Amino acid sequence: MEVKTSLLDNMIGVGDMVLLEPLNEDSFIENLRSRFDHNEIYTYIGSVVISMNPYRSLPIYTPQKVEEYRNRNFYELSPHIYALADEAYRSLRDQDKDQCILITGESGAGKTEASKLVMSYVAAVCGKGQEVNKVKEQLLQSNPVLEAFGNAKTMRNDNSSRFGKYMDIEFDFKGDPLGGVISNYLLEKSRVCKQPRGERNFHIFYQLLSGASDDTLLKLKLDRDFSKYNYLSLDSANVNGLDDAASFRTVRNAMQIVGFMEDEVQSVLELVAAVLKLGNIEFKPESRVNGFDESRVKDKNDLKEMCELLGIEQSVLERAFSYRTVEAKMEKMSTTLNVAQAYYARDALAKNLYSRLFSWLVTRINESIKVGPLFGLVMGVLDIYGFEIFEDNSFEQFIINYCNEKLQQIFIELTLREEQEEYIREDIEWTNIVYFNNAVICDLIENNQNGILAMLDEECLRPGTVTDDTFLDKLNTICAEHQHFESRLSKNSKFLTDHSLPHSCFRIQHYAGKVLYRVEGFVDKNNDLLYRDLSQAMYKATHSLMRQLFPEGNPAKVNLKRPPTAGFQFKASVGVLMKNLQTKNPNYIRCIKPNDKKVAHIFTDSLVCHQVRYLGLMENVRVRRAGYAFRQPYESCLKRYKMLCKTTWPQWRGPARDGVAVLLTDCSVPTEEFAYGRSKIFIRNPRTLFTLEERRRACLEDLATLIQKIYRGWK
Ligand code: AD9
Ligand code: MG
Repeated sequence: MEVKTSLLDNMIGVGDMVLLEPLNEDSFIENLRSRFDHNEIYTYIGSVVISMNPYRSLPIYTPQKVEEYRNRNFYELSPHIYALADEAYRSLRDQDKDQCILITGESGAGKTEASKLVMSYVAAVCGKGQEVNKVKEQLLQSNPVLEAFGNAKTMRNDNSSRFGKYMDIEFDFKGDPLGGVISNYLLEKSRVCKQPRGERNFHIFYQLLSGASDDTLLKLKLDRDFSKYNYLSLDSANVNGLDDAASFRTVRNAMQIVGFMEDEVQSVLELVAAVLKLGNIEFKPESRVNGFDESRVKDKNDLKEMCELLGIEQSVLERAFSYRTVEAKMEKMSTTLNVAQAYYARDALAKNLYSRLFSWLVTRINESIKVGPLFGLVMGVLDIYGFEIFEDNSFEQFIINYCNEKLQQIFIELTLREEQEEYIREDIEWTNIVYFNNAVICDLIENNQNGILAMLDEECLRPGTVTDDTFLDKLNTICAEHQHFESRLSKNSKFLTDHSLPHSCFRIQHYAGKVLYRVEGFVDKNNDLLYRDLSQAMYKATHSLMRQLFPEGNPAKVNLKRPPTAGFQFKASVGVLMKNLQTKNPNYIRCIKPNDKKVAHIFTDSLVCHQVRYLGLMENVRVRRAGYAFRQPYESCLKRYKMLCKTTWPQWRGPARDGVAVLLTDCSVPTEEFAYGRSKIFIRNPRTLFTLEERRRACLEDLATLIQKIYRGWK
């Protein structure tokens, strides 16, 4: 289908989908495609930016581009993420409105890159000066540090964020950055011990082994060879286009800029090394007289080295891998661990150690960049892990996808709310457009009484034998009737015949697609328990960071209360985040992945179409168009088009609203085509705007010809 070139943009395809004629799914996709083919990766839906991942570096982020977009109105130039960043920054600075940048899209769609582009744009255009520059550098350099520890190569993305991140950047009244605060959401810590085929562990492990000096590795008792470590997957250790050694230098440098002291960096690396060592500790069974097998450490060298690194007494850790203390009725008893339990304990320790180290890094970065209690203007940038559908989906995908549901929910609420509120504010009549509202899916997951997370918690806290299967049984009975839930044992007869659904799984019809979750590991991951003997052993370390990470190991502070479950904590923190976002003016970047191969130049229609559908982009355009496609403050409207009318040109001396009225009448715009709001003019049909733009362009061309003539005359 041929897409008309917009006069508004004078570029490939149509820069704003609101102006697309005819509007249907085919033309929408075709417009994205023709723009993508010409390296126009950004397209608007009103003020929403659609961003297509080009999978190659385009020369569109230069300092010249920054200058081009600086202080320009949103629709003035061709669509760009800089235009959104500029608009957000200017409304923050000039109108004192807190902003948030909400970046959504599936894994690999370009969210993290987009968040960095927004940050670097804002850094480039906001204040200058030694102090301010230091703050900017620290904020920007927090990215490589967190990416090294929190990102990994997955099947979907070679630099996939395995944690959620929200960063509030705080500005003073002049618009100069003062500092910021980062919040992190549930790191996918299971990756520390095991990675799916074709994926890697967190980048830092490979970076350290590839990039550290011989001397550092010697001190850390590490070998450069990835294959020496059980926790590092081998089949994809080297990733095309990733230079782990160079990245290591970048990370070290970034840590220094952010403000880490040399001994802190050393401590962090020691813990990273300890995780690798821990993974190499293996166990063998030793038969006891009572017939039970008791676990023993097989080869003590790694254990010894790990203990040396951290200043832990070897016998203490060794014992914690063979026995555990259980407390029953105020009485302490020691029970033995078999080999499987010892491996379980080892992995639980590694996962806890690493994820606590990650949270510590965030806290430490915050110490450097924070400005005390927030009091200035705030711009929040949200970059979470994108929606994921794998062949095997577990608790982690469940949490990630829940988070994406919540974000979609906020998009729905705020887009509608904002649109609706603007019409009400401006006294304009409003027609409602029907959306698929995913609130029903959020409820299935998070309802306090019978949501999936609540039931998982109930199972985890229930005395007696609790397994993943008992959890699934519970889901089957309670969620059976839910329209977005399916399981083979579901009472809902509709699905009883669905034998493609394995017994140990349930399926959720998410807003972005159906996902089959395997229940194996749900209870365990939600419980997230670490034997107390192990936390006590860690607390006994002389390594001060290690001690800090395991405060519950302090025997003086024995807390018999269970820590909250992983699901509970996540739900609570996402709840806080959503409340926070709702207090700010939202700016949306909707990222789209053009193909599944992570390559440039390929645009797979079906894949793009799927994303366009579930992101609700068509409805988004329709909402924009059903009411009034364009709105503009009277002053800017008059300024832009006053040349079209003799009465308003060159200067209109009355109120801007009256000037616009004179202008529109003079241009013969039919009265049903526009509505007068309190502060803005609302234009219903994009074509009206087209016409105005077309006439304006003609006017400018006439003017240019005239100037040329005069110029030539002079010569
Ligand atoms: V995930 O949910 O964290 O797995 P993201 O964050 O959506 O995912 P990311 O930003 O990491 O995706 O982008 C994936 C890769 O696409 C990047 O590593 C780049 O190689 C590539 N990319 C994304 N956006 C751009 C861009 N604007 N220009 C060039 C890009 N390359
Ligand atoms: Mg990311």
